Amino acid sequence: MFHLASSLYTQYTKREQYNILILGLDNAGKTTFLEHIKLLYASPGGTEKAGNSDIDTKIALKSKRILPTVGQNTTTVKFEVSEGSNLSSSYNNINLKFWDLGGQQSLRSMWSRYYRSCHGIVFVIDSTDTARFQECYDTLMEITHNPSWSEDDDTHNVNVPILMMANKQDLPEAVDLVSLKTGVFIQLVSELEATDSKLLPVSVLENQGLRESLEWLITRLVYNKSNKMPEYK
Ligand SMILES: Nc1nc2c(ncn2[C@@H]2O[C@H](COP(=O)(O)OP(=O)(O)OP(=O)(O)O)[C@@H](O)[C@H]2O)c(=O)[nH]1
Ligand SMILES: [Mg+2]
Repeated sequence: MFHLASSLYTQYTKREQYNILILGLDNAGKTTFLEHIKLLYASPGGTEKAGNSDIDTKIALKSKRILPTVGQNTTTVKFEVSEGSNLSSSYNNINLKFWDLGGQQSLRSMWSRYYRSCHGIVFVIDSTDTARFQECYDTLMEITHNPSWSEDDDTHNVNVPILMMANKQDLPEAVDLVSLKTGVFIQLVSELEATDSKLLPVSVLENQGLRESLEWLITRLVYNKSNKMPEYK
């Protein structure tokens, strides 16, 4: 009885926190995405970011010098439902903890250490890097079928939602969503979209499609809650 009361108290007084891994090949735009998230959303207990205009945010982002990631970058933000969204205000009671890991080939073997504690994945694709689409595909396949997902389940399939972001859509050479879905990624998209995954077009640098993408991810994290419980902070 005490445990039930204590767990109900925790659920009603603390915020749900979901851990999200940001993965993808080097130079895809993972750290740029993380920096943009920091500019868009307030940190828990921090100052509100609502006053920042879109232009201020883009200027601030472009003035940052972002180096290739060797270890990891983390940040925790308070999610805010954007104006005009169909999401209910109950989603405002959520913290998102992002883990941005280095994407260079030599660093990818370390990613699987984070799988068991993560609730969702953002996989960033450089839509201009056609020469590495196959490598990108193979990398995502390796993530989704990695033994670390579950020790009890023989399938070893991913059990968290995956948001695939076709990034750099602001560049003229970027491959558009339809071509991506019918090209090298066709098998991947049909395999993964049958599960809890979605491929969406974005420009992290120009703030195109970011809020919509995150809102999709949030709904899936909450939907998957009974399978992967959030932390309460
Ligand atoms: N044009 C354009 N450039 C972008 C976009 N997103 C990221 N970039 C650029 O892509 C380059 C690589 O970005 P990073 O964020 O460092 O890439 P990363 O995925 O973190 O790379 P690693 O840390 O090496 O794994 C930088 O020069 C960014 O400015 C975008 O949406 N559009
Ligand atoms: Mg990086």
